[in-house]
Amino acid sequence: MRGWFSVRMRAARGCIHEEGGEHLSGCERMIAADAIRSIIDGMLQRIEKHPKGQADAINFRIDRIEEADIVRINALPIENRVAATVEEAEEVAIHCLKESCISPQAARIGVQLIRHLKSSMRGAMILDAESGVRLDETESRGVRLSHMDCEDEEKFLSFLRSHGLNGTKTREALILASKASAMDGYLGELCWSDDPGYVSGYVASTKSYCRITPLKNHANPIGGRILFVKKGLNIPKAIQFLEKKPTLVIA
Ligand code: PML
Repeated sequence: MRGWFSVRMRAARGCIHEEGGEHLSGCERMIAADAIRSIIDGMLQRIEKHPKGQADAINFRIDRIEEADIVRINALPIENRVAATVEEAEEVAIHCLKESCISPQAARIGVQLIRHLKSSMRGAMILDAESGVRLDETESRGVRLSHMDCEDEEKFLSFLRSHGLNGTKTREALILASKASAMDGYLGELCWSDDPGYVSGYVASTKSYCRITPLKNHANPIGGRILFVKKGLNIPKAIQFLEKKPTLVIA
């Protein structure tokens, strides 16, 4: 086989997702054909070591991607901010969002929406950057950003290392944030992880990926992601881009 492929994995507890299984883990790569076996192996290892426990159902999906459909974009430059408390980190996040033309009201609504989630969302909420009104109708599912990866793994990892970073979470989040930032009508993103042991999050814009620590307390299992967009954006078209447009990020 030749060319690019999308490889997606999701794991659940109890039974498969479609029959009500509890989501445990999911990940996706867009890779050259010769890397498929090793990527699947890596995904299986990731599930075996999952901090939330063992999976009962694991689903893999592999789809060919046409080269002509792929867009290539540059990775966002990385910044790092460390705050003394979660409250201070929240203010840093709100400040960064305001610098990206997101209103103070929408920025605060965004923080509170993630803060008050009863359970983590697997996808992103889309908010009007002026009013803070939620625009997508995906409820607790959220919009799942998909079909994206870095173009050259070694270069991308060395870019992260040049910022003192080597974690999978930053790798995946930077790819996702860079893709989202290329969407028409995008202004910014706020996100923190649902991993109870991971307290860093970020605010992204069209100009940067700003990591902020700590955006939540240790042992908190709730995280989420919000995309802030310009008023009047065509939401179905935006979701089509986020979920389906094959995108490679260049470091
Ligand atoms: C970082 O360390 O760069 C922040 C990563 C946040 C990851 C959020 C997620 O798990 O999706």
